[in-house]
Amino acid sequence: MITNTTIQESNQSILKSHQRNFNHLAENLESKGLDVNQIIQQIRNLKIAIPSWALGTGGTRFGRFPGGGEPGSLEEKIADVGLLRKLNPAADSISLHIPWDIPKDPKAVLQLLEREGLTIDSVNSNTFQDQPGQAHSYKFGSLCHSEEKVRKQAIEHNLHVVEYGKQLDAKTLTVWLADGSNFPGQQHFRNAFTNTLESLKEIYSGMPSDWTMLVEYKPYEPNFYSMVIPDWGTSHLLTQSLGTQAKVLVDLGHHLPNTNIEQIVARLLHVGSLGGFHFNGSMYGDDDLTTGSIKPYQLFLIFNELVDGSLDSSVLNPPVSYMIDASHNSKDPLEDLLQSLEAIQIAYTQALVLDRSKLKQAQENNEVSPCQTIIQDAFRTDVRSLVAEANRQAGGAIDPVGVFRMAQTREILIEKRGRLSQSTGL
Ligand code: RM4
Ligand code: MN
Ligand code: MN
Repeated sequence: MITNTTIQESNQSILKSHQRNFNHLAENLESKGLDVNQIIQQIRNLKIAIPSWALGTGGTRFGRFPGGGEPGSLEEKIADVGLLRKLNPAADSISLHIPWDIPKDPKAVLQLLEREGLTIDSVNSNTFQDQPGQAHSYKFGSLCHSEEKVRKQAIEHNLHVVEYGKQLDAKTLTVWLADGSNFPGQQHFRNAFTNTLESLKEIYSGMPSDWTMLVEYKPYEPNFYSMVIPDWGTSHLLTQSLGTQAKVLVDLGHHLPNTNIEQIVARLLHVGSLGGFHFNGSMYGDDDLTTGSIKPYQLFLIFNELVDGSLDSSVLNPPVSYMIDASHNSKDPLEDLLQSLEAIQIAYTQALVLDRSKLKQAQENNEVSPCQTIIQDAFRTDVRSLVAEANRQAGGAIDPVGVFRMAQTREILIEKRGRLSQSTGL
């Protein structure tokens, strides 16, 4: 498998051309008054969580084409993320989904995590599927359900998820609800909202005081007429009623086409309600494609808001969790995640090299064309060698996907785990 020597050897073989690109960029940036070493440090400080459910091949409702060697247990999932972390040190934690990832031996799992230099950042509940032997069905909703016994079961599940999370030192519960309706008249909007809020309150009060609850929204799917939490406004309303430990989670794929996500991010930051991200790429809806593969400009504009907010002392938003939530059926899942990681780092770095004081001045003077030029200058800066240098300095690969392929990682995983091994998930 991939070792530090494999990575060092690969880095050595492309070091010359990497340094040529990096030196050229560094010189340009320094001449604009930027501190390149400081930027490298900032890139190195950006940490991103990998979703346990994206380590296997994703399917669509029409089919699934597994690529083989998928991790069949939580331990193998940790091994896969450990591999990602070796190649790109930004990947330092894992998001888990319960019941897909129930730890059988939490102590052993913790030891394994430590060995790989990983932590569990968030545990996600699942009340969008019925589990075998479950007393009540979620067919007509979970936390919003018209019947108390169903709501109770869903609340208890979330509290169990928190218990599993505690065993693994997690500090975040992510709640995404599939609740909603398919036809007008099917569900009473106000009652569904009230039931959801009351249920969330019970979960919230069962959470330790150093935990955060992230409330994720989604405009449609699996319900197509209405979702109980369709938008950031509803998530914000709920979190406001819950308390300061509850924040909004923005999944990039959970918006209707052309929604101005960067403005949503700015708004949530402004009111201290932004809790985290699920990064992915989207063309139409919850496509869960590779982050930055479809709309890299949008990704950059989101990071532009985050960096801008981080420099404003009046913004009191607590630290935000960066998580990937992507999986599809045509790429090697690990290569896909490496590409997502790099895209996030690139967008962040472009936001860091933006000439913010110049932009501010142009905005204040309403100089529209300079505003556009300044912002696009940053976006069009090829910062790939800067990201690669930050990863190299942190012990990672200059070309993570290249090393992954050169080391025949997938072939080895197939040999070890078999062609038919299946990962838990959707
Ligand atoms: C949902 C949502 C959740 C994810 C599930 C699997 O669309 O994005 O975050 O946990 O999918
Ligand atoms: Mn999500
Ligand atoms: Mn989703």
